[in-house]
Amino acid sequence: MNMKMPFKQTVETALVAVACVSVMIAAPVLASGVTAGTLIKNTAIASYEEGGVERQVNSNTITVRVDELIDVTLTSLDTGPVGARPGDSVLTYELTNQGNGPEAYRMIANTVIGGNAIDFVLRAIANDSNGNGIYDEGVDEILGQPQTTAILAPDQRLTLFVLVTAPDGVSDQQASAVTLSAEAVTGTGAPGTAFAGEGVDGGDAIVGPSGGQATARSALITGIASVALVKSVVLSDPFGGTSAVPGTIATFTIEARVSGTGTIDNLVVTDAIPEGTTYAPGTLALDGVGLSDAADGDAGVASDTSGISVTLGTVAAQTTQRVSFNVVVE
Ligand SMILES: [Ca+2]
Ligand SMILES: [Ca+2]
Ligand SMILES: [Ca+2]
Repeated sequence: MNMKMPFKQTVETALVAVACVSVMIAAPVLASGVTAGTLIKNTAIASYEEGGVERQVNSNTITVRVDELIDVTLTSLDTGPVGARPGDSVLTYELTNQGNGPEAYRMIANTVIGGNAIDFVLRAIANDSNGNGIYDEGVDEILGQPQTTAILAPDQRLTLFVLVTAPDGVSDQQASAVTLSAEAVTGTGAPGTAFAGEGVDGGDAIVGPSGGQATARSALITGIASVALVKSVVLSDPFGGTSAVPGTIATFTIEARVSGTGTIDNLVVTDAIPEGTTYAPGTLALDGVGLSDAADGDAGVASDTSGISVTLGTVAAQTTQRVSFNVVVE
């Protein structure tokens, strides 16, 4: 008698079985495993011959419904501390549903972390609605209270932004940590904790290795530039000396020193012509290069009545620019 015991296993889901299998083949790296609600059936078959006649007998079929596993990861997408200037800054995170069923997550951001040199002010958590990886004011949705994501499918990723504002009185090179946490809406707990009937198709939802929650930490570092103006004068009298008498030429130099880190914008240096002196036409200069007195294409304007004005514009920190001009003592 010849007896074989082949083993037959079928995988079906509430969806079309073929579609499910083809998805699994196309994406073998799925973190979430078999989709929650999948029915795993197996039936043993015995075939044999009896008096030269082939016969087959099946066992009863065992059906196991795959429960929902709740799992999540959250990572910072910022490659290092985010440079922060006065005003608003954005931190970027990626949330991934590592479970095998649909799940939404409650998000909690915290800017008050022990060891911070300063604590930023939390403005909001936003969802990258248009999927471009960049926070777009007025386009990307701000999560309302309680700050909860949409329901994510298994393996679905979501880019989230934490929007913060620098506090008043911030100074250069102050470091500040920020955390963002995600908690599965169905529940969190020790791995293995079960929420009866709260999974797909009324199955159980079981907390996976993450505990159903994840926290990502990122950092800000302030880059604040500041400007100091230092003014000096050199006198040259008509006699080759340095006394201040009628006819003495006074050369004023104004140094604009930008310190700290980052840049400042729209820097303009102005100065009035002192009482008792007259502007010496054609003497305005920036870093030793002459500027015309007229309001024209260059950075400078000068006149006896209005004084001098030089537009330096955007200036990087750790640079110094010198504006100079002459007046004549009356
Ligand atoms: Ca769920
Ligand atoms: Ca966006
Ligand atoms: Ca000019």
